[in-house]
Amino acid sequence: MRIDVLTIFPEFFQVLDVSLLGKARQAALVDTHVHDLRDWTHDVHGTVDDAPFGGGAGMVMKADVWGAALDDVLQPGAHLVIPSPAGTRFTQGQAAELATESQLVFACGRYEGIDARVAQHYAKAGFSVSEVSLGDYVLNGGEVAAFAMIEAITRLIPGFMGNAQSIVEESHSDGLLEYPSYTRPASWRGLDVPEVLLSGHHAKIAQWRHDQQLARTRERRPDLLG
Ligand code: 6GU
Repeated sequence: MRIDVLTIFPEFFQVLDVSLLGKARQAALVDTHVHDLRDWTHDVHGTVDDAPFGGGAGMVMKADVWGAALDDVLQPGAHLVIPSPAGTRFTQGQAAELATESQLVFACGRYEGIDARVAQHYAKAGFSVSEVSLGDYVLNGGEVAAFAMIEAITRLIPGFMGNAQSIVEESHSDGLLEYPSYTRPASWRGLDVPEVLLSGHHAKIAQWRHDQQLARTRERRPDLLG
C-alpha cells in the first residue's frame, strides 16, 4: 500500500518512522510519502487559506492549492481521506476496508477546514472520497487524526502483525470491548487474578472472557449493543 499525506506540518509525521509503523515500512508493506502543501503555492508567502465566503470566524483552505497538490499526488484508483470533525465516524470496519486499498491520500486541513468543493470535485472525478472524524471532540487540524487512522489501518494489512489472532480477539473486531487481561504475579497488592484464569479449563475461560466482554460493553459502551 502507498500512503501519501498532504499537510502544512510535514515535520509532524517524522514519528511515522518509529513505532510499529516503522516495521511495516521496513517490511515494504507500506510506502509512505509526506508532502508539504506549501510546495504547491505560487505566492511569496505560501498562502494556503483565505477568509470564508459568507463571513464567520477562522480561515478556509484554498481549493486551488489543494487541487494542484491532489492532481499531482492522486494515482488512478486512489482513496482520498479527509480528516474532519464534520465527517462520518471512523470505525474498525472502515479501517479494515481502507487496509485493502492500493493508495490512500490523507488531506490534512487546518483552521476551519478545506473548501468543500475539493471533496466534491474528486468524488465527481471518480475517486473514492471519505470525510472522516475520530470522535465527538475538536482537534486543531487533521494531522493527529490522520496519524491515528494510519496506525489503525496499517496494522490490519496482512503480514503486518506477528500474531494474527491478537487482531481477531481485540476490542471492536467483534463489536464488543476486549476482556480484561492479567499476568504474573497471581496476587498483587491484595488483588487476585480471577480464579478461573488459573484453572486451565479452556472452555470455562472462554465463557468467562465472553461474559466480561458483554459486562464491560454494557457498562462502558452501551451504544455498541444497539
Ligand atoms: Cl478527523 N479532525 C479534527 N480537526 N478534529 C477532530 C477529528 C478530525 N476527529 C475528531 N476531532
